Amino acid sequence: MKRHTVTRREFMAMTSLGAAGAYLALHPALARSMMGSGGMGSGGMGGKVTLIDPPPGAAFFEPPVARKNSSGSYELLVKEARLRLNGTPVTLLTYNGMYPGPTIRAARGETLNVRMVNMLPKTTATNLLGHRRNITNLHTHGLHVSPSGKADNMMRMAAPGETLDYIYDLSHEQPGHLNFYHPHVHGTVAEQYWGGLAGPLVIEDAAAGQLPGLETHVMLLKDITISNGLPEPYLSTSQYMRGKEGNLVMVNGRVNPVLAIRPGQVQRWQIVNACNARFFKLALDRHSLRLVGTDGGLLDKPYQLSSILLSPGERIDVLVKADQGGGSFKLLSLPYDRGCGSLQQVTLLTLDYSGTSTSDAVPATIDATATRLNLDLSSFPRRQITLSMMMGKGYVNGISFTGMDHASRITSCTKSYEVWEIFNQSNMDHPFHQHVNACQVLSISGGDSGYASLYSTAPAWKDVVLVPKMGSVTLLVPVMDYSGMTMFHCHIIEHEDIGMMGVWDIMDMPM
Ligand SMILES: [Cu+2]
Repeated sequence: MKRHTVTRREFMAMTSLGAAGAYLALHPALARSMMGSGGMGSGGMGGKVTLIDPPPGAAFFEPPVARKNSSGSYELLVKEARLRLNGTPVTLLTYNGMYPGPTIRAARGETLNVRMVNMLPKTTATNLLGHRRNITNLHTHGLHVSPSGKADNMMRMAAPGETLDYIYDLSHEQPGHLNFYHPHVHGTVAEQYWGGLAGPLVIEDAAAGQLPGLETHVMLLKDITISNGLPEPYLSTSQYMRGKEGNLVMVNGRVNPVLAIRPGQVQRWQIVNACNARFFKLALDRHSLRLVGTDGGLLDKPYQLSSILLSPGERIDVLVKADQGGGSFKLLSLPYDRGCGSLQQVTLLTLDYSGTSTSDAVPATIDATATRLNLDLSSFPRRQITLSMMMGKGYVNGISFTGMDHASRITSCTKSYEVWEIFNQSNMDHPFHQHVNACQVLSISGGDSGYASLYSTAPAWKDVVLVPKMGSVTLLVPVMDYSGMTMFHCHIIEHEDIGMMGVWDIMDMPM
């Protein structure tokens, strides 16, 4: 893969002189942010920006929809498979031999059945953190479903050779949002996820305004580094502290795929960040991204943005209108300083104008029922959650999770609202994820100003919220219907594995 390194000084000289060559491909927003007006955050800007700018690759590929078995269950076979990524053979952990896993589609009101069969090799081996390998389970990240029984219950696990049947009641789902599935066995999630276990899970939006008529693509973003035909192994606790970022950055398992768009067409892209630790600051060269949905569902209207930050675990639903004369345009991830790792600009996808022109309109309204909660917060319980890191471990309120009997805990009641204040006492950003119940963001202190203003004003539902380094967020969390024991944690998956996770006990409200 082609790499260049440009210092800030070189870059500014190039942009001011209008230099020719590959660097012309840099997005104008990069120039603005490097001049200090783009909310880059502090630190690192005197350093170098590495360009990961591979040539346009194969045609855009979309994960196929999973097949149901004769009893109506989607079947997910967890198994090793020898595949090629960007031409390099690699043995990955897969669902059904695919990378990423197949797309599961369901609709509000349905019962979703999934049969997961663990076909990984039997082993007694443990990983660097001392956890037994190849035990797995399934987390339906983002679904508003029960954390108990056979639904999104993290207490159930399958050893090699075992099968788990999952049953999800989707009667309280929000239509029109993108979720994803991945394993969630503490201590082993990072290596299983890094090794390939993730797939999209789409809730259909039959009645959602004018969106159903648009050409729609799911884009699962994932990175990996291949070493000796395998996902690069974890070699030190410092890799867990940093979180792994791969040198192959892919959309649906392909490097810089080429997606066709007709001149004048509007496409809908449903994008999930399924990387362990890589943040994306997405921008489409010379085009706006019109945000129409977030983690938990659709927005009231399109929000026109020049770039949007997408931390691990977050999802966005955007409309793209081909409103230029023609040509090829790069979907980029602009440099972003998460407090760790190098600054990179990555070319993710090439959008190629082709075919007969059309004149699609961008819908003015998306989901007219989407609103921000407007409640008197004074009587709601307030929770304070502090995230920190030290000596190879992650902490929530000073406790590093090692099991249900050694965890920071929150006890909530159903039919209530709570205000959660999350404080980040480290020099690294942490994307905070709570299971089961999506929230709305009341405020964000620190970090990317565009991210903060968007999510603290739009009627967005979130289950992952970026807590900026040495900053804080305040969330309004409805705890309405589902009781049971569930989790909240950092979605830099390595941080979860080293203990930045807590237990959330939701009790039924006494009658
Ligand atoms: Cu973290």
